[in-house]
Amino acid sequence: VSHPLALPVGVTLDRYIMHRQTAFPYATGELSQLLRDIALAGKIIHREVNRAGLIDLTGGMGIQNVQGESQQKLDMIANIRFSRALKNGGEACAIISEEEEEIIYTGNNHAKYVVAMDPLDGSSNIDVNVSIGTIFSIYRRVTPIGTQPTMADFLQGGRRQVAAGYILYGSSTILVYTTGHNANGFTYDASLGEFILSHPDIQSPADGQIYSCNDGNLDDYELGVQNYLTQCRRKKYTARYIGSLVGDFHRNLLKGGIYLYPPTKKNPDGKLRLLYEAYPLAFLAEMTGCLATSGYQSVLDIKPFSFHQRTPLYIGSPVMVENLLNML
Ligand code: AHM
Ligand code: MG
Repeated sequence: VSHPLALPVGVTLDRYIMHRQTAFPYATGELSQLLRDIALAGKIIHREVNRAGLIDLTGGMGIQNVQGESQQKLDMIANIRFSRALKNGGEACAIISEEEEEIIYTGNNHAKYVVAMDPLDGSSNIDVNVSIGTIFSIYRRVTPIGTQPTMADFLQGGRRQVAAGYILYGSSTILVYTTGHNANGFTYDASLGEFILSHPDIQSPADGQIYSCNDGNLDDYELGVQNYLTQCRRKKYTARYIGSLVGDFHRNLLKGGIYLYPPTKKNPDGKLRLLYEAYPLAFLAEMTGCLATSGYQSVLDIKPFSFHQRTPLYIGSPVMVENLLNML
């Protein structure tokens, strides 16, 4: 056990969080509780995702979410479940969600934290039994405790995140998160109802051979990106693209690779959302030795101005990202 905060694989998330908290004597335990609430929401969504095919939860509801994309039933359910878990938990005073235009006030104005989340990302994969994920990002509020939270609490910038992570509902369900010291992965054991430490202190390979992008958009990509992808093909790299950011990121994190979502004609600012997609994954990336850039600057340095703002995203193994940047 090398890292001073490390615990052996096999411990539960609860024990791990408790252990971390005692390592920081001034911690009051509220962030720990918030992380437990998020894990609980993850378990609930795991259950919904896994029985989705049985009880006809999936399928479009025929309405659109605030970005004009068709909203799947399971997205909405995840949104409701997640918001409810955070409201009941009491540690978050406000939430923003991909599925809602405005701030969700939890009524807990004495809580210290705000949460930005994409409750179920990879919506095109929900109906077809392919991996999907939850992404979350946590800030300490900047408005006074006891008052109504505001936009300012969310628009602090990526470097002010106090914790971030994702839950991937894949061949197994795994929660990966960081509080800014290192990043750890906890695989869900449904028979025990517990997340178990399975990937302690994740460090990504410096270089990789997997590239992940929507090849159908190739003609829209700027020349530098096209040249980079040509180089990937010449080197016989492997193309892997699920279309679920969490799944593509997680695979590349463990195996070494790069994920690209450049600007396109349809999405000239990129498709992915800064606050609850790019920032949290960029925070994890920096903790695990990866890089995340918009092509112009580090994702964590992008200035936030609105809740649902988008950004181009290039994220993954540092050698690959540097290589791409040299060609842009
Ligand atoms: P969503 O939030 O509507 O699910 O969109 C985000 C998803 C990412 O998970 C994924 O990487 C990307 O959109 C795929 O987009 P595309 O289908 O354009 O390749
Ligand atoms: Mg999303």
